Amino acid sequence: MAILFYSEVDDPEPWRQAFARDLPAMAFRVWPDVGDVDDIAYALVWKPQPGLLKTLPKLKAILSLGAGVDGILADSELPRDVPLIRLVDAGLAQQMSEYALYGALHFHRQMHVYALQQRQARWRMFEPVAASRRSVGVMGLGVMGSDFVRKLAPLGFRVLGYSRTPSALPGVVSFHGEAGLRPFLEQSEILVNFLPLTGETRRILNAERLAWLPRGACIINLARGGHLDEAALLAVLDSGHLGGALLDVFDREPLPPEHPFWRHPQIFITPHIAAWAVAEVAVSQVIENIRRVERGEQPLGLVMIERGY
Ligand code: OXD
Repeated sequence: MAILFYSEVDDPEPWRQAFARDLPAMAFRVWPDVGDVDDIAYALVWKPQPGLLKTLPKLKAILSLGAGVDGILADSELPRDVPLIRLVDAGLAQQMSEYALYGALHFHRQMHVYALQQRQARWRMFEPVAASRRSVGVMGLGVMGSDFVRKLAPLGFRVLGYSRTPSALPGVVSFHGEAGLRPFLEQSEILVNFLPLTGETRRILNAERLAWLPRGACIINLARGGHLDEAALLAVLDSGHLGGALLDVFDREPLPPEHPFWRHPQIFITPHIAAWAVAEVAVSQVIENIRRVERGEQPLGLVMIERGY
């Protein structure tokens, strides 16, 4: 029995070592060295080449190297009868929360304004806004979003939460569904996006909805580029309606060098690093899921393919 590893961004070596230590009976193959396809019972993948997974006839499960599975579901030839499993936290939530906390504090303390002033050698002071008077809107209250909310709330911010279905997190003013989106956005001075990318959430931040944000609002997108209409974001920044954006994810990754985001003074870019599956931490969940599949039990993080996460 073998597992096939495919990722253009993750180093297979720590995974190979972790499997050799914790599940030595499983041969570890790294694409393109697939060997005999009939041996491959598991695929551990990040954004696999479309059509690759259907060439593996004996697959028992597809394991995502991330929490998001949109890059796997994008494969129109995906074998939909094979269980698809995503990482549930596995060290990612802490990293996402750190990134979002950094971003929320950056915008709350108006670092985006001071960064613009620095370019002009301009010394102008702005009175700080108390955290209790600052509303941070969190889109997506799953494992990641709720971890962030738990870490943010003690700092004293007014925290708003938005989710597809109703949720009740302590200390969070909650909104849900289509009807809840507008009042949620209208109050979100710092908007942080954790949503999964599905047919329903694609371009959820379009021109009309970006205009619902309060004047001067800032956006942190560490979910997926597909949530945001990139041209609409440029328009609301250039019109002065939005104050700034911290973006980790983009429609096209790597972000092409000619993309206007790179040189926009109010956009701060990171190369999809908000969270990264660290083999030493995530491998135990992956192996436990393989064991559960072998025992005929339900794995943790089984994706409902129709729902998209
Ligand atoms: C993920 C990611 O989905 O890092 O885990 O984007």
